[in-house]
Amino acid sequence: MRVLITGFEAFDRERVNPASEAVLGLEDEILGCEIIKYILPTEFRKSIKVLDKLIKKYEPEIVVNIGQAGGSYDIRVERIAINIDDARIPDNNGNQPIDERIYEDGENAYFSTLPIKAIVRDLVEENIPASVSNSAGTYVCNHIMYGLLYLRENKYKNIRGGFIHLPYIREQIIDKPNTAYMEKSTMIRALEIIVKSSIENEKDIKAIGGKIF
Ligand code: PCA
Repeated sequence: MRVLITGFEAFDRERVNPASEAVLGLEDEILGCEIIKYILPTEFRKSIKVLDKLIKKYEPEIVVNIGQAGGSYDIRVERIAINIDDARIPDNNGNQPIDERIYEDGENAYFSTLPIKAIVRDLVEENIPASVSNSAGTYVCNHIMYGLLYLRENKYKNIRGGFIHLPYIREQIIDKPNTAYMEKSTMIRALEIIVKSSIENEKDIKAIGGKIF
């Protein structure tokens, strides 16, 4: 079995992206599965094109895209991706789509096909703060999650996949007083748990995880 896990390039004047730092720190094999790691461009459209090529090349059973949610306090296991780009700032190539559909022929939204509740349970059991998130925003992270699930629906039916947002790592908050962060080593451990949980739980568990924001 093969698992594809991706991070993103640094963006918004940051020097690093915690997603990439954590992804590159992962082992090459987890529970006997090969782990393919890749850093995607933080760009609308191109990120999906690159992801499509990676899926074609490696034929993974599981795809997990990881990104930074600056200022968040815990690991956010995303439930849903919506068919809209609405960029607060330009991406790394200067694109700034506003209120544009990602795919004209796509659904309004797609749900993650990862076991999101099982992942949250397994993280919290190891004392890593985590919760289900009901919005991945409208920037490149929502875009890649939507792209992944659109490709799954239309091209790669057997894939299970979804998206996870990580907080800042410590070196990013030196000049941001009172901002939440998580140690890089904790994030690497978290990704290992996320991958294991995704391999082990083909179906999600039923557990309380709703919230308003
Ligand atoms: N986070 C951004 C895009 C890249 C990343 O790591 C987002 O949340 O959309």
